[in-house]
Amino acid sequence: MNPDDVTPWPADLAHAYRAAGLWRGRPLGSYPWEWADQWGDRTAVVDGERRLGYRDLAERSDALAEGLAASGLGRGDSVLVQLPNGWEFVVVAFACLRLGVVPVMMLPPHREYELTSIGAHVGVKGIVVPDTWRGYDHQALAHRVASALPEPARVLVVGDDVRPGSVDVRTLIERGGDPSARREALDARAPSGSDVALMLLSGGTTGVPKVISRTHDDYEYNARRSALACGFDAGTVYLAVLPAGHNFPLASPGILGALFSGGRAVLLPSPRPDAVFAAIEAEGVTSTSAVPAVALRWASAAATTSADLSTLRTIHVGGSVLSPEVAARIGPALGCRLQQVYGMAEGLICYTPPDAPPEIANGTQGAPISPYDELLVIDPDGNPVLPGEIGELLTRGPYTPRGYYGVPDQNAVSFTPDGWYRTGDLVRITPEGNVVVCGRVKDLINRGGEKISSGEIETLVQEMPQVSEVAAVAMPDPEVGERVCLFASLHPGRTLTLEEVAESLTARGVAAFKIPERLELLPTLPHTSIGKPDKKALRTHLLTPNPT
Ligand code: OOB
Repeated sequence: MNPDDVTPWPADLAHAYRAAGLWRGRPLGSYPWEWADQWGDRTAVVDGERRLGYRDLAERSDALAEGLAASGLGRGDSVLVQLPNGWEFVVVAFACLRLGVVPVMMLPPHREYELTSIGAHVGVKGIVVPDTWRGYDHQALAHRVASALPEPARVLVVGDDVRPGSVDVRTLIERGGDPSARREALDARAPSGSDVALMLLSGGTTGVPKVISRTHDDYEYNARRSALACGFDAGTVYLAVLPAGHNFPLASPGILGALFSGGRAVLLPSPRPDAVFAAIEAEGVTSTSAVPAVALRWASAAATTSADLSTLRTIHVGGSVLSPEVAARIGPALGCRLQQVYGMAEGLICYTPPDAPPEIANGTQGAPISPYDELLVIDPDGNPVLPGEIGELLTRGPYTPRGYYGVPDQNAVSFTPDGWYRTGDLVRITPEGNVVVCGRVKDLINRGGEKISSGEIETLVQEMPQVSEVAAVAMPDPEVGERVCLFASLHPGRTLTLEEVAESLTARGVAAFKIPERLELLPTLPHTSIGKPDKKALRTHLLTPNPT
C-alpha cells in the first residue's frame, strides 16, 4: 500500500475533527485490550460451538499479530482478506489492525479476476483465505493469485488442510507466550489513528470494485456513532449473516458496533432462514441486519418456524431499495422493530431511529449518524434543488474519505474539487431531515429523452403480491434508445404477465412511458457478492441471443 495514493482530509478539518473528539487518535487494534480490562472473560464472539471472551480476543489477536510480524508483515503493508463469517475473521481483522497491516476486505464469492486486480492495485503482501469453502479450493486460488501478482505475497490459510507453502493461521493464533510481554511489545509499535486501518470495496456493480481506504480514526467513529444511533449496549447480541467484510455487518453498527458496546457478535456464514432462526434462538440474538431480499425471505419463513425469535428487538435493513409497503411487513412478521439503513462503503451512514413512528421507519431511510455529515442534493446542472425536491446526493464528513485509493482519474469524476463524494443516488430529504432514496442517477433508463428511474419502477412492482424480487434495466432499442426491461422472480406457484404489470402500474397512476415493455421471469435473480440484484449480469443476459 502506498500512502501517497490515499487522499487525505484537508488539514484544518482533520484538526477540527480531532479537537471535537470525533477522531480519537487511537488505532482500532488497541481496543480489544481496553475491552478485556473492562469485560474480562465475558463472551465477545460466537461461532457455533466456539466462543471467545474479550480477554481471549485480545490475547489471540496479539498472538496472531506477533506471528504476522515474524513472517515479515508490518505497519503499512496490506493483505487481501477473504474469509467466510467465523471467529477467525474477527481475530485476523484485529491482528492486522493491531500491527498496522491493512486488511483489504474481499468477499467469499470473489475469484481470480477480483483478487488479482485488487491485489495488484493495492500492492498486497499477503492473501488470507479459508482452505476450502463451499466446495471451492480457496487455498489453490490464493496461490494462483499470489503467483500472478507483481510482488511476492504470502498465502495464509485458515483451516485444517494447510499445504506446504502456506502459513497456518490457526497455529499462529494458538501459539503460546507471555500475553503481557506481547501486549507491551505490540503497544510500542502500534500504528497511529490517522493511518489507513482497512480497505473496503465499493458496492458498485460495474467493473472491478473500487477500493476505499478507511483510517482508524474515521472507522472507529463510524462504528461508535452507528452503535449510538441503534441503541447498542452491553446487552446487545448482534448476528452477522451478511459477509463480514462488508461495511454493513462490519461496522454499521454490526460486529464492531456490538464489541464497542460490550455486547456480543455472533457470526454465521449463511442467510438461510432455518440457520438464522436457530442461531437467534440459541444465542438470544437481539439485533441483525439484512438486505431487503434476505429480510423478505426471513419474513415469509417466520410464519412457519418453531424457533423462538422473541429476543430479536431490531432488524437493520438496507443496501437496496425497500418500498414502504414491503418495509411495513418485515417488523410484524419477525416480531421486532425495523431500522432502515442507507449506507455506503464510501462513508455516509443513515438510520431511522429505533423508536421512529411507522411513516418514518417504513417510508424513509433515516438520518446521518453525525452532526458533522454534510448532505447536498443537486440537479443535473449541479445546482442545489429546492428543499424536498429530488436530486443527486453529494456528501462530505468525518468518515467519508475524499477519494478512492490510487485512481486519480476516477476521483475526478466521483468527487468534486471541494471534496464532495457523488453518491450517484437520487434522494429527497424530508422536512425532518430524513433521506428518502428515490433511485440512482446512473440507473436511469432514457426512453427517447424521457428519464425513468429503475428504483422507482422496482419499488412499484415489488408491491405486487406475486413478486419476490425485481430489477429494472435498460434494454437497448433502435427506435427510442432504451426501453424498460423488467426482470422478476416470483413467489412459489405464482404467475405474472407483462400485461398484469402494465395494468398494475397504470392503476397506480404511473406515466405510460415508464411502463416496462419486456418482462423476463427468472427462478432467482443473479446477485452481487453482497446480495443486490446484479444489473450488469442482467444487462448481459439481455444482450445474449435467445437460444429458442
Ligand atoms: C451498502 O454499501 P455499498 O457500498 O455496498 O453500496 C452503497 C449503495 C448506495 O450508494 C446506494 O446506491 C445503495 O447502495 N443503498 C441503498 C440503501 N442502502 C444502500 N439504496 C436504497 N436504499 C437503501 N437503504 O449498501 C451499505 C453500507 C453500510 C450500511 C448499509 C448499506
